[in-house]
Amino acid sequence: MMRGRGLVNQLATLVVTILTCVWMTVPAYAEDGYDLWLRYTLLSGEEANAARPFVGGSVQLLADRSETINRAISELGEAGAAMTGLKISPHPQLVLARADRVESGSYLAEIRLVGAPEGAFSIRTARNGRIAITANDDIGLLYGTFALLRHVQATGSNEGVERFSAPAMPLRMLNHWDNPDGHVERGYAGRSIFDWWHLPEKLDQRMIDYARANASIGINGAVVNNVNARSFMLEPRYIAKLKRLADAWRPYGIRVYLSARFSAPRDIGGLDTADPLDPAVRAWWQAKADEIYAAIPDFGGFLVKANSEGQPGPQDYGRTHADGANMLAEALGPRGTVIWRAFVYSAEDETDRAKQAYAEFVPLDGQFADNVIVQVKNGPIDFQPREPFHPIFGAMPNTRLMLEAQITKEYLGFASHLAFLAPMWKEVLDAETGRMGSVAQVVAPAGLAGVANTGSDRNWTGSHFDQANWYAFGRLAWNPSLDSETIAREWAAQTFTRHPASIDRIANIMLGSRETVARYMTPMGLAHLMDTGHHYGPAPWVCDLPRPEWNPCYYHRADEQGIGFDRTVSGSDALSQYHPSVASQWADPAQIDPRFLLWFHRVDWNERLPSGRTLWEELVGRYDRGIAEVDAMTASWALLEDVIDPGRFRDVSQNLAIQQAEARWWRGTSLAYWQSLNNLPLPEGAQPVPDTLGEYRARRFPEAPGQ
Ligand code: GCV
Repeated sequence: MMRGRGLVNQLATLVVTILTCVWMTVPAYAEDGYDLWLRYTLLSGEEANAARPFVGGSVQLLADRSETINRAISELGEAGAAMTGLKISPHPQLVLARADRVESGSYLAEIRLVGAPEGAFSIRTARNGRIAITANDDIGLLYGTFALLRHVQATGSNEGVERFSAPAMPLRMLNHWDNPDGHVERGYAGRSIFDWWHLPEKLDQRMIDYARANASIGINGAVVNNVNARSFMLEPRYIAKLKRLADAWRPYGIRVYLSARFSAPRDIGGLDTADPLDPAVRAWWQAKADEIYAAIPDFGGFLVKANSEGQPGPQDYGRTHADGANMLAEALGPRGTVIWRAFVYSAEDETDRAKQAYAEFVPLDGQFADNVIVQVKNGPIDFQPREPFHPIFGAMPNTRLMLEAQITKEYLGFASHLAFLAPMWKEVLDAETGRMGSVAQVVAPAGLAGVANTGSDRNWTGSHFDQANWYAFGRLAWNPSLDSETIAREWAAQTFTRHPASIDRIANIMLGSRETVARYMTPMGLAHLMDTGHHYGPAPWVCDLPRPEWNPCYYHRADEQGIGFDRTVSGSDALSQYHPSVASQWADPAQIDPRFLLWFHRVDWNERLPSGRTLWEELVGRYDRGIAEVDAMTASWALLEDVIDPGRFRDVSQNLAIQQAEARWWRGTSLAYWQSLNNLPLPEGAQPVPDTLGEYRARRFPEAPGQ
């Protein structure tokens, strides 16, 4: 007996010892990125006062309870507790008020809410420290809640939180290129977050966390499947799955949309045509829309990729894009929206690919139904590290146009390269079309769509810094006039640290990073030099793919003499698709911003540029600068070791090491290839190219993700 008890005691001691060792070596809470920018870390000392008003979610409510209001209250409660370490506040110091419940003359009355768009909100503070959020609708109260929490998280204070804020555009949506089997096209963050297999019975917690994260930055729609769509996702079993998502997301103001395959009436409907003018086809879509709305009354609508890269469409029946879009628009009626993509180009069309979408769509201006939006990529080719804005933005005044940006970094180094994309999106949003104001103004009646970068990786986006691109997309869709620096700083403060010098450092790393990637991949307006299919790494020598415009050679046109695509009047004349005031900025190779030079002009290698250097010298200089900048980013990040939690510090450091190596690979490959054509030596002082062209060409990556 004694011996038995001794054994028990020994075992108990062993367990305690093991647990103690484990406790001492594993931090209580290891940051892994899952919490995104919603970490709500403990505020110190004085700062904690900022969060006191909403500790415990003790809120004075001038609104009826709803699921959305409940989310706002629990968010406030959890954030307050986490930021102060307190659980209960006896005196509610926060007011959530619907504008229609506010008496005129009250300090809560907010004139700017009259006629304001859905989701607008106002935050006021009273002298007694009380904070009030007022909105016309519940979702506005939730957005206001997140704006307040963002401010407190980012600044450690509620000073300066007062604001009126309204979304600049009605649709702020993510487009997922997720396939029903869990693979994500151009996805670099693991598998799809959508567990279609187990839906509708099982709803993963991620689906709630996803909706919450989106709501926190004002995103209000999600297209849940790839534009290269499968028709079976319109079948009843998938409508049931979609309904479960829609129900879960509704409190967060997220409407669900589906990518629809145009041939669905044939594929799953038993018809022998998908001709949009065929009455049976029209009836099929009408019945399908009714079936969806019976399950999901606030279904957002359809996104369609038609007659593009092998997808079916109305042109298969001799009809136009407008015929196809309007047929679907009629089926949805005022209940929803058809988002029709303008990303079209054809293997048979000999004209410059950059001109083709404009040529197909601009003649249809004014022919689309009111509930159709035409979705246009930021540039006329395909999400390259740099493109001029798409000329369609200045050319369809009678059509609602939506901007499609790519958050996932198909052409910017996947998830391993650090590239903060807000400056890229600002470039297009701020671009003056010359006819209809800036691109941001053109798309204001419709919205902004971003190809999502989410996946099953613990940190959601494949890398910690790619979270910033999801965040920036939402913030810019809400307010395109925000500047990149503001977004970078508030994201860094919420995601990493509020330590001022560290925010400076992180923001600095972020702000130049996209330009850096453009420098070492596609400097001076070069484009589409990526390897075939997976688009991972450089392959400028590819010239023999059956579709000409799939070849890097098609884009760079380099030979012994020079390099670049002549899109002036002496070449493809793509310039003429822009308003003269815009085209004139790009027409003269001596005047053009050198970052666009080779997009619009073919230039001899030895031509002297306004910088005084030859094109070749300038190009090599830009590759080298790109490398130096990645090295500087890496060195700068290394100085944050004491400020950032070890897990995320190490993750980012490892990615930067990959980026350093791959930037050198881009430079080396590109220079070796250009030299094989121009036979020029590297300019004096430039580092030699480490490998031979043959060695670069021999690299193969059939397993690269995202294809
Ligand atoms: C979804 C590019 C990408 C494709 C993508 C296509 C599109 O071509 O490489 O993966 O397909 O754009 O936007 O439709």
